[in-house]
Amino acid sequence: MSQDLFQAPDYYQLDDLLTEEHKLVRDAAREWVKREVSPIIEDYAQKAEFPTQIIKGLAEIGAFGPYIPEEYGGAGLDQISYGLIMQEIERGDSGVRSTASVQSSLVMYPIWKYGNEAQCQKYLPKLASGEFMGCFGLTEPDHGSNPSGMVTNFKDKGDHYLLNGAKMWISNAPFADIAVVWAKDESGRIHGLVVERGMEGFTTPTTHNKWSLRASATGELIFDNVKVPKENLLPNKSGLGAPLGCLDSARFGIAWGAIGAAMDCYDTALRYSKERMQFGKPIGAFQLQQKKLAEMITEITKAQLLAWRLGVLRNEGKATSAQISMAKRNNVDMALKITREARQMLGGMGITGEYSIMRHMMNLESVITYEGTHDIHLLITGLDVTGLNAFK
Ligand code: TGC
Ligand code: FAD
Repeated sequence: MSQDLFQAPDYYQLDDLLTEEHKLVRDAAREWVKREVSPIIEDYAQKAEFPTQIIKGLAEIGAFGPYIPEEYGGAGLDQISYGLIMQEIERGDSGVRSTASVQSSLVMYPIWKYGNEAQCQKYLPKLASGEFMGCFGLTEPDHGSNPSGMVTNFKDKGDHYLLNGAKMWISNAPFADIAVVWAKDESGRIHGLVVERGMEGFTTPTTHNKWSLRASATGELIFDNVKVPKENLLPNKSGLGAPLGCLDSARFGIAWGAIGAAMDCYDTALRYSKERMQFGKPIGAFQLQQKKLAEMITEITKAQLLAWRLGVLRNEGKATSAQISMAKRNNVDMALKITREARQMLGGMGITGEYSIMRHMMNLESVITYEGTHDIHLLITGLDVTGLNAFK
C-alpha cells in the first residue's frame, strides 16, 4: 500500500466535545495504526491471514477491554474512549477491529458481567494482555439472525457438562485459546460456557475462500462430546438476553469503527481528487466529484454526532438496545456507500491494493451482515417505534 498520509476529517469541530483523555487515547491508537497496521495490512489481506504479531500492540493501546476495570487488567476507560479506539483500528482494517471487538465485548464483557470472581481472575488479565485470545460462539449453520433456535446443547453429567453442537462464522476461532459458547441446557435455557482449546472433542476448522475480512481469521467451533468442567459455566445470567447484551457492546464499537473506514476512504479520495489531472484540471475541480466529496463529509459528520451522543448515553447507562441498533445500521451503511463512491473517484486505481478503499469496501460487506444484519436492525427500530413485532 502507498504511504499512510491519513488526516482525520473533523468538519464540525467535534474534538471540542472530547476530553483530553479521549484525545490522548485516540491519538495513541491513530499513531499505532499508521506505524504497525497500514504498512502490512494489504499483504495480510491478500494472503488471507491475520497478522498475529500485532496482538501485543493491540493490548498496549488498550484495545482489549478498554472499559474493563484496571483490577482485571483492563484500561478502565469510558465508552467514548472505547469507541474512539475502535474507530482508529477500523480506519486501518475492519478485520483487525473485529479481533479487538470480539476480545473486548464478546469475550471479556460476558466473563466480567456474567462470570464469578474466580472466572474474572482466571481469564480477564490474560485476555487484556493478549496472552489469551478469545472467540464468541453464537451463530450456528441453521441459526444466524434467529439465535434463539440454536441446537448446541449441554447435559449435566454430575461432575461435568457434556457439550455437543457446532457454531459457524466465528471470528478469531482458528487461533483462540478460549471460546465463550452459548448453548441450551436440558430445559432449553441458554447459558454461556467457557470452552478451552485442548478440551477433548473441541475443534476449530478454518473458514476459507472469503472475499471479505480477509485479514481476520474466521472458523467453526465443533463440539463432539466435550467434557466442560462445571466451574466454566457463567453463572450470573442466562437466557437469550445474555448473549444479546454482549452484542449491544460490540455493536456500539462497530458504530464507531465504521466511521474510521469511511474517514479513510474520504481522506484518500479527497487527496486523489486534488492530484489526479484529467482534461487539464484536477478531477476535484469537476462538480460531479465535488458532489461525491461533499456528500461523504456530510454523512461522516452526521455519523460522528450519532456515535458521540450514543457514547454519552452509554456512559450515563441510558442507551437502549434499539438506539445502538440504529447507530450500527446507519453508520455501517454510510461507510459502505462511501467506499463505493470513493472507489469510483479513483478510477482504475481504486480497484488496486495500492489504496485501502477496495479492501474497506469488501470488509464492510461482512460488517453490514454480522452483529445483526442491516435488515434485522431496521426491524428492531420498527419494533421499537411501533411496538409491533415483525420478526415472527
Ligand atoms: P427477543 O424475544 O426479542 O428477546 C429475547 C430476550 O433478549 C432480550 N433482548 C436483549 N437483551 C439485551 N440486549 C439486546 N440487544 C436485546 N434484545 C433482546 C429481550 O428483552 C428478551 O429478554 P427476556 O428476559 O424477555 O427473555 O428475541 P428474538 O428471538 O425475537 O430475537 C430478536 C433479534 C432478532 C433482534 C435477535 O435475536 C438478534 O439480534 N438477531 C441477530 C443475531 C446477531 O446479531 N448475531 C450476532 C452473532 S455474533 C457476531 O456476529 C460477531 S461478529 C464479531 C466481529 O467479528 O466483530
Ligand atoms: P440469515 O439469518 O440466514 O439471513 C439471511 C438474510 O435473511 C439476511 O438478509 C437477513 O437480514 C434476512 N432475514 C433473516 N430473518 C429475517 C426476518 N425475520 N425478516 C426479514 N429478513 C430476515 N457469529 C458469531 O456468533 N460469532 C462471530 O464471531 C461471528 N463472526 C462473523 C464473522 C464474519 C466474517 C461473518 C460473515 C459472520 C460472523 N458471524 C459471527 C455470524 C453473523 O452474526 C451472521 O452471519 C449474521 O447474524 C446473519 O446470520 P446468517 O448469515 O445466518 O444469515
